[in-house]
Amino acid sequence: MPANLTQQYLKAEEAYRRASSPEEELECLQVMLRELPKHKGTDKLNAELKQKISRVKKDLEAGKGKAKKSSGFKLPRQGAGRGVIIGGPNAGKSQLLRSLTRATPEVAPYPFTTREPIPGMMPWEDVYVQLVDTPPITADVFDPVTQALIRGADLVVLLTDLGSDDGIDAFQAVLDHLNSTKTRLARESCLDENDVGLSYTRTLLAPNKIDDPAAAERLEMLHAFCPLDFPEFLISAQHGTGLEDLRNAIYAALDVVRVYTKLPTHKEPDYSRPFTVRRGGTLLDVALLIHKDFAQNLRHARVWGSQVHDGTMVKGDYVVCDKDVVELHVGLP
Ligand SMILES: Nc1nc2c(ncn2[C@@H]2O[C@H](COP(=O)(O)OP(=O)(O)O)[C@@H](O)[C@H]2O)c(=O)[nH]1
Ligand SMILES: [Mg+2]
Repeated sequence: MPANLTQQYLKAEEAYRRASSPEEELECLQVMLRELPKHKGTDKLNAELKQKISRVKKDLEAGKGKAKKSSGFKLPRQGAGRGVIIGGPNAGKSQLLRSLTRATPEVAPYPFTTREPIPGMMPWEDVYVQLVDTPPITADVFDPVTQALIRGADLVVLLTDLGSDDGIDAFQAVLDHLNSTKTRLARESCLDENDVGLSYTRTLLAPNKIDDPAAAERLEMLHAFCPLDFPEFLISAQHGTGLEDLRNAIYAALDVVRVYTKLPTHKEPDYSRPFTVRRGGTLLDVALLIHKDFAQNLRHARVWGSQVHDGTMVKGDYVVCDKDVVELHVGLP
């Protein structure tokens, strides 16, 4: 990946990873091509982007008339980021959502109780992370809505069932099914540069039901048969074991920082509602979260935080730090 890609390029790339239709993909790819700095170091990427664009265009033309039916399922993003809980039948996905959030999906000892995605908000200190419970993935079933959710998520929590002798086979079926599609799991989210549409979503592995008497034995088998290098969190979704570590890891995996805003006329910042942006994000990104007019008309800001002197004047390109307090000053254009 060549260095010095613009913010617009990186944003378009992220949107491309999340795209759920070829039309969206095409739009993002075109922005990426436009934003790509043109020099020797980017020749290869430039060629790849052009190739991808022509392939997506061809796919679009070929698919005309039999346009893919969209499920119409939409789930607004909320909170500091989105984690999707996936796994085989009965792994404990719904129980995990119940234990980490206030959502109340049905938990039952038979498969396919959960038929559509169910969101919940997981508190972490003073912010929330959106978690989504999903229907199971099996050798035969991997519904397009779950697939789209995984592609668009900041992270995946992959459950395996240590409470049953069938758990490992069911888990292997999940992995095999994912690997037969262009929606895959990895230690870090990324796009495959050589294969259009192949996307990897950052994953945490959570072997569940460690309260089961045979769990340790099954875990050993799991490690022997499915060696994976995802960070691993042993949990009992039902009894709560390991859930605090998992909760912290979910938040940490989002890699965001919190910023509190303060009105120039107020003494105290608004601590009740932090804004979150990706680590490395700027003041301008924060302003955009508030309102696009804010971003457009931003003159400067004053910052109170760990990395600056109290009340330091900064511009839109200031990289915000966790727990910064910012006072935005806007002026008419
Ligand atoms: N022993 C034990 N059972 C669990 C645990 N988590 C879930 N279960 C049980 O496993 C079954 C399936 O749970 P559910 O959350 O509905 O699984 P899902 O199909 O993945 O959503 C239910 O009978 C749960 O009570 C756990 O941590 N320990
Ligand atoms: Mg369920």
